[in-house]
Amino acid sequence: MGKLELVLGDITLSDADAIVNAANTRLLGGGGVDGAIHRAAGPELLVECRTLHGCETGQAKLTKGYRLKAGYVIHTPGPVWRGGGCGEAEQLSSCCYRSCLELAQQYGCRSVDFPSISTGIFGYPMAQAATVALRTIMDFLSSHPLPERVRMVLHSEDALRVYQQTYNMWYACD
Ligand code: AR6
Repeated sequence: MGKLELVLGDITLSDADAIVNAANTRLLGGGGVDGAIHRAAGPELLVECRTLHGCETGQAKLTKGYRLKAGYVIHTPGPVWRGGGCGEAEQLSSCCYRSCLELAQQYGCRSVDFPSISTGIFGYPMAQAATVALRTIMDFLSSHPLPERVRMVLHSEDALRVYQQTYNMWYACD
């Protein structure tokens, strides 16, 4: 079974086969991690993104990584947090994380790095997002040969702590 790692870092520096971008439905760049990925990848990324004609929330589309070390960028618009009663968990889980992992597998990626989707500008509470993210990734790894390694690249000590606590709560005894 593939392994999951929780690390502190900047996903634009990742050397994974693919990194995930917490995008919006237009796929034309934005703030947060999306802006950082576009700046690091260079303008060619936006040129390719324009050919994709957007992406629905919870779906995923793949581009090349251009100036990034990562070979591919998998773009997924996460759900905007509206209090939790509007299907946000389902969209974040079966749609975002799962769609990205399926696409990564399809392209033969052995390693995939994720940011914590929806937990910045889109306002998803970190602990609830961590539960959904870790459960979806662990389920996928236990039933698919690829990817062999998934990393959650957390951008702050606080985020890392929340993900570690969530992991320990659900999986530490496995
Ligand atoms: N590496 C890893 N994680 C990061 C980085 C980085 N370089 N920069 C920020 N994060 P956000 P969202 C974390 O707001 O909530 C954009 O405008 C950040 O601390 O980037 O899904 C898009 O175009 C947070 O925990 O994405 C959309 O319009 C997490 O990444 C909208 O924001 C996600 O924060 C998407 O909002």
